[in-house]
Amino acid sequence: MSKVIKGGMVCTADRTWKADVLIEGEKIKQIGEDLKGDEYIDAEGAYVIPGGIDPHTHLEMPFMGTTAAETFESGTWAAAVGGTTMVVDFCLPGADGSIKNAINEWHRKSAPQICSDIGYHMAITGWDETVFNEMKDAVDMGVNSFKHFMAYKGALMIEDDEMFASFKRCAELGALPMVHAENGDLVAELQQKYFDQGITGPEGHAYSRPPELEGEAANRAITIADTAGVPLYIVHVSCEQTHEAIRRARQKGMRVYGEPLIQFLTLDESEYFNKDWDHAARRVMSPPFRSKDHQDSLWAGLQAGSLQVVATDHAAFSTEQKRAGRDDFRIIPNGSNGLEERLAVLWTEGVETGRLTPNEFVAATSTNIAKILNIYPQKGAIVEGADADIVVWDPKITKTISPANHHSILDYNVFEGFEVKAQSRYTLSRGEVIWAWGQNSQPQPGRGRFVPRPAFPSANVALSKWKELNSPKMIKRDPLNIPAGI
Ligand code: DUC
Ligand code: ZN
Ligand code: ZN
Ligand code: ZN
Repeated sequence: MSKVIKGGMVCTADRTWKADVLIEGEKIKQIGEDLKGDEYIDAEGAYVIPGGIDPHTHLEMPFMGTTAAETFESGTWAAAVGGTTMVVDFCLPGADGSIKNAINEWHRKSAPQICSDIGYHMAITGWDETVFNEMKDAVDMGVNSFKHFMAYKGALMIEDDEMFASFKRCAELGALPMVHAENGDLVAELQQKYFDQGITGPEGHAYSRPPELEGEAANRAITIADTAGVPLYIVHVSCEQTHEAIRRARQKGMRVYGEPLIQFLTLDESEYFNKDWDHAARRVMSPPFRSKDHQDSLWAGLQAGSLQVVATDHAAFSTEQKRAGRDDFRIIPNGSNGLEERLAVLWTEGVETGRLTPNEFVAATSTNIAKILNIYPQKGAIVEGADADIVVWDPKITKTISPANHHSILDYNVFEGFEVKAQSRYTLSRGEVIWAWGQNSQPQPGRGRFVPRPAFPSANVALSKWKELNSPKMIKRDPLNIPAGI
């Protein structure tokens, strides 16, 4: 059975043109004019874009004494409704610390549930010989990126020497290190300080995680990556300080990538001062929302290309779960939603406002991350031979975001009340229509697949002055013959 997506404007990261797309089985067979097939999908008046890829989700994540409420099933279904056809979820080691077991556990949980495709990043939360060895197993299992938490002291946080060891291992394996950049030691100090001053509500969360602590950690991670000779991906970039660190590194030739979240681009710190405790607590995530100036910096980064990817860090905890921190902001489970809303909100606040072109929108929601994670052009592209993960994106459907009409399991939505100006008319995952506007029928859980991501070619390494200095050409000082003046 072949399908033709008919009459739309194909919009990729580099251009927009009128064409039909012929799909045979799971793949794109042909792109051209007047194509014929067994079935037709109407794309008249709409854009035909590569399915969104959200590279940052925490579905059913065990975290802060509870488990994220969004399941693999509800999460991937909500994603499909919103035009996202692949998520990359963060895999955390269990009590035994084993990476291999953790990946298998993620497969066990996700495989029967996922409505569309998935990949994983593996978190490195400590360092020993087993971790060193099992990082190779992870790469062989199709996980080519490793996340390091510089915050969450006493839980997930990793020390600099451990991070350096892990980054060097990434360089050897052709894997990509990622960091959650916040100075966890100082966050813990500031949390205690504000709590002791009697600031127990969600505003204490914002006060204790200032942008300076994020920028410091970003700079530190960049230095460690550069010293290890490996590229670096900085997740959830929230502020100018981190953006500045990334710009500086890139200008020196280093491959450092930055990922602002849709929440950071559109919601600000005033949310934490809302009189309604539930409202504020539902928005507690790390890093926290920032001021308008920081938002401007993130938009500028997307425009100029110094920031490449818009993600969500979708970590959905119910109001009930958030209330565990009623008397102490430090134990409010950290996380907020966005998986279903990411494309529509970015379109509305980015494209409709003239900040981004439709092509830049596609790059930031799909193509750039497919390249960074080494799954391009299987994903993130509309080219012959690619997976037919395609969204018929309708810039005429408007919607007011509300928990009453969303597909997430959550009892609230941090974007509640946003009027979005585009929606997915059809979402296709490997050639199957998994969402059609107005029909609201959920695809078969378990139809999604794990997408293995191969190791990077060795050329993809950092290119810094430090590496040159450290090359065999480096002049060794003779301690017995130190020239005058040194
Ligand atoms: N930040 C969050 O807000 N939630 C999950 C993990 C993280 O780093
Ligand atoms: Zn430390
Ligand atoms: Zn994080
Ligand atoms: Zn996260």
